[in-house]
Amino acid sequence: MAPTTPRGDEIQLAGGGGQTPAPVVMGILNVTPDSFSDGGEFFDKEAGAARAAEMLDEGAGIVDVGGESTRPGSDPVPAEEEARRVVPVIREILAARPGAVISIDTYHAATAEAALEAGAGLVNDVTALNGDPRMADVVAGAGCPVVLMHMLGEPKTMQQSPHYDDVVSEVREFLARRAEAAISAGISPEDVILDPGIGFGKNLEHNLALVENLDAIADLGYPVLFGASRKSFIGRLSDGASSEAGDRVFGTVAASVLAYERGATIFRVHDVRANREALEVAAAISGSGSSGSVS
Ligand code: HH2
Repeated sequence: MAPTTPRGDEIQLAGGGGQTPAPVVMGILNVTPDSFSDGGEFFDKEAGAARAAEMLDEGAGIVDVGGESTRPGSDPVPAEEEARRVVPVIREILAARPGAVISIDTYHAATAEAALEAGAGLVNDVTALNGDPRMADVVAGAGCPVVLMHMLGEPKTMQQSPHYDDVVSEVREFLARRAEAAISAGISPEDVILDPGIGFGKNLEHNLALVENLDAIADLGYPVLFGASRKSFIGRLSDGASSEAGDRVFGTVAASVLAYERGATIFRVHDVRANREALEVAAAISGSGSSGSVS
């Protein structure tokens, strides 16, 4: 069964009849003054709701609302301030688009509770339920899907020489353990979504190894969320150190498509239309069932 929000919306991840699962695009809405790509742009509720509507029109299946930047070097934001930022935006989005599926990007249980109360349907926790001892209970109580993400260290210092002996197996084992912990806490196995945490305590080689071997994480049997959108490693690969974050769309699309091929099904992105169109083409090619030449 697909993960289902408390309101009963299914997040459709599986194609019927053994087909390749259809990709779902999760549009990013940062209600923050300092996010690395869109900080300050959607800080008031009208601008946030308008951006959400635009992403839904472009084909986002989920809108991920966040009130704290977790970019490298960022400082934490207290839960009250975070909830004060996100709750009015969630209400405003749902007033305009009552059917929208909204995810709350937080590791604070109090923020998650307030967002779920306002109508959010899933929780995106970059600490994989480790950041707040109450979070597992909040998610289990709501009966909603949860994203469990891998991060090495914490945002303030995570990019200072991250080290792994084997990044793919260490991330895989961490996610397997966190999925088990979530299930032991009463979260349904069908509501668990895993994320390798691209850029969270990872250097360029770590990120590349994780994308290349994403199937090792997909093999755990849970839906996989992939979030490389506009991140700095894309800029480093495509145009030297160049690029403003907003210039990294084409590189992001390449990473999304290859991650899809390796088993990711949810794509957390800033540029909804570009990623959605590319993923639809990729899905049609993967699901076409044809192999070999057409004469
Ligand atoms: N990346 C960011 C934030 N939240 N959540 C998941 N599950 N996976 C990710 O890769 C991920 C995430 C960082 O990107 P962004 O929200 O664009 O920037 P900032 O943290 O500066 O707000």
